[in-house]
Amino acid sequence: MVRNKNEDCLLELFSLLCDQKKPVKKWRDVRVFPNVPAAPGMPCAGEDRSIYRRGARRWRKLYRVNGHIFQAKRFNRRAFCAFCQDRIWGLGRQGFKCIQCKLLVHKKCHKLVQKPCSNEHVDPVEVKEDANGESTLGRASSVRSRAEPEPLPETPPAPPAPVRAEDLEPGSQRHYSLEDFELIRVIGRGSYAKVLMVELKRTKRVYAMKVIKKALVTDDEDIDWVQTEKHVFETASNHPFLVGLHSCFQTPSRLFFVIEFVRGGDLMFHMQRQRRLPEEHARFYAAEISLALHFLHERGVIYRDLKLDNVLLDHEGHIKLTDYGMCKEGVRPGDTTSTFCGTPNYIAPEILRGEEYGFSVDWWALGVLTYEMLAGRSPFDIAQAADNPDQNTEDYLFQVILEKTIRIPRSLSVKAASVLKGFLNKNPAERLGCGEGAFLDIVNHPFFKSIEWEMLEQKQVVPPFKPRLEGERDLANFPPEFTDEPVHLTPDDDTVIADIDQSEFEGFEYVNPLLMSLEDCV
Ligand code: ISQ
Repeated sequence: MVRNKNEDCLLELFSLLCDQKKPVKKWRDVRVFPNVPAAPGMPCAGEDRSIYRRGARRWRKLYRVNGHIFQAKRFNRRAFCAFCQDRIWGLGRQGFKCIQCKLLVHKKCHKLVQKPCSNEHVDPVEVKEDANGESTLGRASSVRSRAEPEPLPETPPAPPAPVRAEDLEPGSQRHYSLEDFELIRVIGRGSYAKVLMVELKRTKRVYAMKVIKKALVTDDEDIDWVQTEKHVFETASNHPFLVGLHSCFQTPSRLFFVIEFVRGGDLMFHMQRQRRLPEEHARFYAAEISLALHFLHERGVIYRDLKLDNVLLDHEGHIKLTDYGMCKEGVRPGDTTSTFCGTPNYIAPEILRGEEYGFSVDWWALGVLTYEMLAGRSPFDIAQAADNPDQNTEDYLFQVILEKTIRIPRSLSVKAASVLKGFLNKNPAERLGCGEGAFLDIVNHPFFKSIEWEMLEQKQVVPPFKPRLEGERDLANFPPEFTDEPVHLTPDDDTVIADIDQSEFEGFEYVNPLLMSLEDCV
């Protein structure tokens, strides 16, 4: 049986409480629930596991034709379509590859393929050397659009040598490198990235640093994800409720995002300690989150990964959304997209139904998160299903999201129940925030009657809860399962680096001019 980290944490708590000889290191480190489980792995009284941390995922889109299972691909080698024999090139994901027999075809030709899939590997028509013996082609990046891809040298270039801040004239664009930072502590970890608290040596300012191993960013969709995260970070740096970017740089093995440090921990951390929030608190967080989502939507971005873990609290208690890797950019009003992605518990029914969707999915996720804040559990709580292997699956959760009528706890006010029903409408056309009135319907909803939206956006409303912090670098609001981890980065492995196509990461370096000028004031 695979246990998640929280179960491990509970087991540790259980053994700490049972074994009186072991000192309880720091009470606040282990006070997850105020009582003891009946046995290791069992829930504590009042504990609900349906809101525990789970990672977001992007499911791959597959196209079935004649037994083939095609996946969109970008080719960095010469590839020829098995249907029309022409070369596959162009921007973005120009071709389809069958994940079973590896057949390569143009996107436009894939529906015309007559030959059934052999289900076995057949040699793809790939890599024809030209007269110069060049066998690799430059990947036409979606940023620098060219009519035709340019040939690349056999050995991909190393990333540009980082320019040290000290070497440049004041006011000119400066790049950072790892040596500019002292790594202080691990504060988070996801499937792709590790987040550290770091200090910029020159100014002694503290930042969060998201570290991504390039070797894990291997396929096209992962590369798109990194690009998107960077673009959205640039947009987000202008809003009080979105974490902003300080800079980006790379080493041969890793990508680094230097992000503003938000000290109060995330809502998951706080919810695990408070069980449920008073309506006044939930209203404040939901309203600030609504403003952040609306800001992104107005700029054509669907966030797609709203969850307790991605809502950070600053030192005053205002929210900041983080993690833009799941975002969809370039969405105009009325546009839709169809990638199946998100964190299972928060995925909107229209995504599960395989429909085209738009900004509506974020308002659904806000409904799930607001429910979790108010009820202390997920609306799709399948805790009682844990003992039944058939009901303890993702598919079962998806079925519940699609079909189950959501029960609102009777302890909630009429207005709270109404806003939850509004956001958790399974029909996106009727969902709160998605109809004719769109955002104004949220602003004018009775649940938010006491919110002064303009004051709120200017951070002029005092938050209902101020995270306990003893100093700028206090990490009491970050889970010990992260902060107890050693902070070092493993040394580079040359054989791993040799397999990385560095051209994918060209131009990753970035410095936010706004934050730089603030820094110059230090
Ligand atoms: C900023 N501050 C604290 C924690 C964070 C986690 C992820 C991304 C940014 C962060």
